[in-house]
Amino acid sequence: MSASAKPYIPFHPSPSKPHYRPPPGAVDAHCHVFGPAAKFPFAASRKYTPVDASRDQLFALRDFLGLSRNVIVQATCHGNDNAALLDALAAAGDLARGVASVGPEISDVELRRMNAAGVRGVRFNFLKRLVDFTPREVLTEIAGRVAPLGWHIVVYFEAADLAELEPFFTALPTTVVVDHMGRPDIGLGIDHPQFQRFVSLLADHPNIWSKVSCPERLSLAGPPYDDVVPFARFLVERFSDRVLWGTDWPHPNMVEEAPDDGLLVDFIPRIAVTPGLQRKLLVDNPMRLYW
Ligand code: 0GY
Repeated sequence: MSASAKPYIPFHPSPSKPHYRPPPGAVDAHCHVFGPAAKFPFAASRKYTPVDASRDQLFALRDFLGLSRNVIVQATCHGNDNAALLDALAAAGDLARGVASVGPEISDVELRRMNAAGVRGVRFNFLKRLVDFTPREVLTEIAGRVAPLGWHIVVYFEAADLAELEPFFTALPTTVVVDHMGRPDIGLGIDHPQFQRFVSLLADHPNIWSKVSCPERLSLAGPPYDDVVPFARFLVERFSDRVLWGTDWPHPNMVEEAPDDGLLVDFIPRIAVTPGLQRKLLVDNPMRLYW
């Protein structure tokens, strides 16, 4: 584990009640559980050590924000040990699905067991500050193993790396879900070739989806994240059947402050401006992919 100069910022202790009321059945399609470390120790290979963020705290937040379901994404601080994720899925019953991290050593029996537990995808992370490098052949092999289960692959990368990664992504045999709009540089604007490259990726490949999540991570202006609205709204309107939204709770590695989760829910009607778009973003799309 690499030492971090700054202390880790815990999630917001008392988020505001959102003004926006999500439609019945709304899904938070990107969130995590961390530990508790006493029961589910963090991985030795981790690049950061978070504060515990338990499944019960996640479910309480879900209810408080007016959401109905969660897609829990394995975070890098737990490496390929999906025990905390599987524990949360078991406790949630039909109200949660999971995205796991696996290595090539995973057995088919274990994959099928995870499928029965509610896992519907694996995540490939390309951020050097979060993970050590994995050869593309290994990832390709994993993709080939999970495809028959009907799983998809979630990819996390930064916009500057898209050109290099694109041939790999477009060769994947599954639905591919991109985290956080491919992390565009918000300062460049939506017309810049950087974001337009991402738009073209989705336009040219109907199997590629995007999460319109993490304004708090991408914004240069800070809350209420006005500068991120045009990016997310563009994707929601252009690719309305292939977008997902999530809180990203408990917000690993925030550098300034933890976001107010209520404010993140109030971001939704600014990027999905009609009830029809909101329903696709929050209910129809995640239900189709995960349930
Ligand atoms: C996110 C973002 C981050 C971390 C992780 O798995 C992770 O550790 O995803 C990040 O640091 O940008 O999606 O939660």
